[in-house]
Amino acid sequence: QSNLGILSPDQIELAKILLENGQSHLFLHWSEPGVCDNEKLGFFDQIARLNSSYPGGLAAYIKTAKELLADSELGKNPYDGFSPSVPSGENLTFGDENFIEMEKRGVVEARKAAFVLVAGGLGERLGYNGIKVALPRETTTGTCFLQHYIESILALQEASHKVASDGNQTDIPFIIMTSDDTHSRTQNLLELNSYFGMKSTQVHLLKQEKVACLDDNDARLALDSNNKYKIQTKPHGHGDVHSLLYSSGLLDKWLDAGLKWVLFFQDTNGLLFNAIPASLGVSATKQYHVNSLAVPRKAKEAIGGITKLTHADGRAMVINVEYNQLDPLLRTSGFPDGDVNCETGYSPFPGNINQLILELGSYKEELQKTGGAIKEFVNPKYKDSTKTSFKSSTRLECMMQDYPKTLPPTARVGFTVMDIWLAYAPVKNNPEDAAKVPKGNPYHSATSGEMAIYRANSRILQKAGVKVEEPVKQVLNGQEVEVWSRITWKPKWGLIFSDIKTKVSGNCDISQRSTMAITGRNVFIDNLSLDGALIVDSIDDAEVKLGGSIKNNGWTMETVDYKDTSVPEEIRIRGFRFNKVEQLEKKFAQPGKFSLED
Ligand code: UGB
Repeated sequence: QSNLGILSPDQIELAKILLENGQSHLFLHWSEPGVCDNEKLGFFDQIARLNSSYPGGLAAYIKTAKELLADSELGKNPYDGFSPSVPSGENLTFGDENFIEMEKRGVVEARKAAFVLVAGGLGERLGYNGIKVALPRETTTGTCFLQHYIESILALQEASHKVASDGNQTDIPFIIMTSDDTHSRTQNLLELNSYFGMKSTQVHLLKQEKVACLDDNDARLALDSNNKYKIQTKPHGHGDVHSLLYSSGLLDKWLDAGLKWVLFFQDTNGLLFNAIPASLGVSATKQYHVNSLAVPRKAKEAIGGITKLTHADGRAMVINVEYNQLDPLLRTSGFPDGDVNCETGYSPFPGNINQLILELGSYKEELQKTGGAIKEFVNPKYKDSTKTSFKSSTRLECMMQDYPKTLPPTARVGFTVMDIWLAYAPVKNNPEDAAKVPKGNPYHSATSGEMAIYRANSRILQKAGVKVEEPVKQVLNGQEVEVWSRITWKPKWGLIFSDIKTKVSGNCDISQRSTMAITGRNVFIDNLSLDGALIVDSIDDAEVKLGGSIKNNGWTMETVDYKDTSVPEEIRIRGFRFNKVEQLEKKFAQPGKFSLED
């Protein structure tokens, strides 16, 4: 009691919350008043932050922690009583009539969308020293992920405004969730690059706070080993995005502005925007409240499966079940073989890629009930089988894809499956771990992420009628990858397949050793035969025809070892760099019609 003499009424309130929730150990070592007062004030500042940034405050956090830790100690299965079945959703095939229709519908809807990037994670598995959104998506142009995302949103916005029949020309809001680990570097990247062409007022950063660590099964908060007036904290997970959006007031603003959709995505999927227009079209056509983007998944592959869970008591939900839980759940629910491939050669449970499209009205309604809180989990590492103590402190975590867990059974929750080559190539694993990935499973490395861009662009052009030569196999940083022609373009050049088709005509071919980078908008590939490197940059008012036979020594790929620290980190983690031996480089900075001879 005497230690509280220096405290304000607010601080006394916070102390009460702690004492009433089994946290008296936090004060046991306090020195007498007058000693370490600054540290004590710091302690209460931190407690105030932890209390205000969690829906329901610290009391709710500790209560949930006690419940989840007790369940974990008992080894309780969160899916007890639920039976799994295959949910219904939409399967899209790139380039067919339905896909093209869905893309067009998606473009119409895009001006009613807000985009939310979760980028608070440091990417420990990748081990990169910078923020992940600053990494080049590909090194032919060096465009970073954040720039590509912004340019894709701007291209969608422009295309959508063009087809808008109601004259609504609202700018698409772009929200980035950051954390203490990424906030200032994300802000700097945006400011240094003039927001990559987006209005700064269109972009909002929302910073997530960490949560308190827990020392034992009684959910006693863990003190920092170096500072006994400080609580240890760790990230709470990407699920924080929902409570942050809710408390930001943005949802009301968006509803007032006539917006209808909120799209969530992860930091390093360079293919995502190939999938966005069509899946937004699916959301609109099927009037989905929740649409999860998914890819075909091999049984037992290490990505979560989208599953319908029906409880004996009538509850039902369509949700991501992590791969390590899906197989045992199936085995105990009348499927003795567990997670197995069906006649398609894939598991009937599509793979979650954690890109979500939510319908704004129902989303806002749901968050009003929950305050944005998402069902959490705890994953303590116990010292031994008695499960009485932990190897190190733990904390509650939450995932953004668990949002549907609290929805009523009437909610329309579906998914959209697309080819992996088109939609999903995240950069998550460091070269060493990627090289150990079992053969046939995706590497999810900087190498595979970049190669996936070239593969997707080559295949899209193939489908549009260009003869792009087949790839060669190469081992880079210990990973065997397909190396396709290095073809890149800006989102405004080719946002949807029907646009791309209008930009390709005649007999065109591109050899495997070629590089082609298109930075302009009105660039048309017409009877082009390319064997080498072609780099074209043009202003929007220049109409440029790429035709004729172009042959030069091109850009070669030199292998680089990821351990070679003389090479910049963002390059060496790919296992190669380009040697720009020779290229045809053309810049068209004046309005008018041009060809490569000009
Ligand atoms: N992120 C945050 O913004 N804040 C955080 O506190 C943590 C992360 P990871 P994870 O694509 O295969 C997800 O670490 O969580 C951001 C799905 O849960 O890359 O291990 C972070 O910046 C899983 O179901 O992935 O796994 C990044 O943008 C599966 O779909 C994003 O959250 C898996 O991705 C994801 O963080 C996958």
